[in-house]
Amino acid sequence: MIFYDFAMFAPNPWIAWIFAQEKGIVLERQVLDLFTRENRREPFISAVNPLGELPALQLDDGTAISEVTAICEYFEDIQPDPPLVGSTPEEKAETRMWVRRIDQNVAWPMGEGFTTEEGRAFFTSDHDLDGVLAKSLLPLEAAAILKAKSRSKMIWLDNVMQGRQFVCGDRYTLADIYLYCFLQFGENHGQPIPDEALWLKDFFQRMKARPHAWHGTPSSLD
Ligand SMILES: N[C@@H](CCC(=O)N[C@@H](CS)C(=O)NCC(=O)O)C(=O)O
Repeated sequence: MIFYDFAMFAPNPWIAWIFAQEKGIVLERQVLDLFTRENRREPFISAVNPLGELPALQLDDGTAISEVTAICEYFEDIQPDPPLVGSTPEEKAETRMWVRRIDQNVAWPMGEGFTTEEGRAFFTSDHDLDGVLAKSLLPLEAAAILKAKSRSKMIWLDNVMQGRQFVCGDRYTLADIYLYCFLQFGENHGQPIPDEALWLKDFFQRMKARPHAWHGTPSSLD
């Protein structure tokens, strides 16, 4: 099983990596070069992910899986212990609900905010890639709106999480790993946890203390 990753910290690959580590799943890691846009060129786009994004997984029978939640759910199916999505339909639904909320309200606008502003110089020409394969960019004015949305939803989440240990209460799940990786991305790229979001700040420190947290330096895309 080959796990396609970047050499630098990127939130979606890191989610899948932590998830696999927590389950003791051994992955053969293959690093693609973001700077030469290897992830958006052949042979990767035909053989593995036509969207050219990471993470991606290629199974021993050649099956290719991308989209971070699909990869994590696959890991959960082949290695149910410890359960990180859930052991019952109710637990699974609760985890998926929070992952979706965190994705749509915090992670996606944060990532797009970065791509639209700080990442703009890098992604603008997108290295002579065919237009269909190039990263699509929103107008520069959208960056502030996207970042404000992510920030306000961090505060919303902080309010809702009061009194909980993890996103799903006592259960440590994919939702925690997902949230942690995007909070880490925000810390690295000028979208930190708002000062008033004390639960999130405490959660972030608790997640940082876990064995597979990220402790590197921010990427040169800063
Ligand atoms: N919808 C995808 C998003 C994956 C994604 O955006 N990956 C980023 C890294 S966090 C990436 O590949 N960026 C490089 C690029 O878009 O060329 C998922 O859920 O896995």
